[in-house]
Amino acid sequence: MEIVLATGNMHKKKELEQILSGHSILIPSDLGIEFDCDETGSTFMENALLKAETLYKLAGRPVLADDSGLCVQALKGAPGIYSARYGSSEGGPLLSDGDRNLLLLKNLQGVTDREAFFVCAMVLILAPYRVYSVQESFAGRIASTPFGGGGFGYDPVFVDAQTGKTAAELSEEEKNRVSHRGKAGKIMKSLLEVLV
Ligand code: ITT
Repeated sequence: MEIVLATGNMHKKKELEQILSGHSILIPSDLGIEFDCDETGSTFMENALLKAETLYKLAGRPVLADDSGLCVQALKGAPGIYSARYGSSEGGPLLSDGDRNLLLLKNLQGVTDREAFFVCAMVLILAPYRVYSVQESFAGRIASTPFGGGGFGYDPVFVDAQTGKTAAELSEEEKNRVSHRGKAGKIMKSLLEVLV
């Protein structure tokens, strides 16, 4: 089926195209929709629901939203829901992925507890009152230096607990098998098989 993604992040779109293979993944601009949503929630799930509901009102057809981020134990769960905005002032421009990663490493200098996990909250709206949500995580630790050329965002500084490779060293298929988004998307894909 055709699903419109409530995102402006083309990396998420690429990953979800593979995770939800067999479905046609659109973005709001494909439908001439200008999508913008203030993420005012206090949890990943609240923000995913906000994005999905906002887009559903505009598109009136099946939509999927993904709100995700990195939680670092030694930073009491930060950057968390503020992952995209980490290191930037309110309303100001976002840092580049590279600069954000360097800032994170600087803030963890000398810190031995490197435990961290990614979270992905996903909300699918098929029709009014047909709303489905799932949240998944991806466990690992923060590297001492960035490594690897794939992925996006914090992938070069996030070491997968299972393989010991950074998420940026994993192939797309490998990352989708173990990642927060891969696991959440796989559940949504199974749900779609039952529901549609
Ligand atoms: P949309 O809200 O438009 O979907 P966004 O990039 O702003 O795009 P989020 O608000 O969910 O998305 O912010 C998530 C941030 O967390 C994202 O910008 C990345 O920096 C980081 N992130 C999420 N998933 C990631 C992944 O799989 N690998 C690396 N970093 C990730």
